[in-house]
Amino acid sequence: MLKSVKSRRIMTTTLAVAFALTIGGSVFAAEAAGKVRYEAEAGKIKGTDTKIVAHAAASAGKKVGWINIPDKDSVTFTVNVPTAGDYIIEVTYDAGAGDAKQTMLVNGKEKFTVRLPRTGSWEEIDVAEGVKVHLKAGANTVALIAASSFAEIDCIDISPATAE
Ligand SMILES: [Ca+2]
Repeated sequence: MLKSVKSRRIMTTTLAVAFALTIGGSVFAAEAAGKVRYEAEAGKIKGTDTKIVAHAAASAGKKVGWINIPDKDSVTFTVNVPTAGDYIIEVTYDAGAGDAKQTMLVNGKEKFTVRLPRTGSWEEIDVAEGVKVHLKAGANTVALIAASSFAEIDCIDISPATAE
């Protein structure tokens, strides 16, 4: 009896936190070394089973998992940049089942394939090779959509692309 009451309370708290993070959006983005971080768990999550998963080693202690169904399950970030231009987006993830891929869709138009090489386990976090995208000044959407195999998303870091 006591156990059942306790579980329900924990679940309610989790939902409240998830809701706060969702409406908070970029408020939770941390800035470090010219990079702006957006947590996946603060993004817009789409998918029947797609959900926030606690993970102690993840940035802010959480990630988005169960992004399983190709072209359907996704997490979408709303990112803000001060000026239009090229930016590098680095995806922090884990892929315990093997090499995975996701589609990055920028502002609902531009598509990129993000390669997410296998990590040692679902507990091991890695950073994918950066993807260079063009962003407009102000708000932009960046969606990560299931493509092949499975990857969980922790966060993305955005920095201006340096001239080469
Ligand atoms: Ca995170």
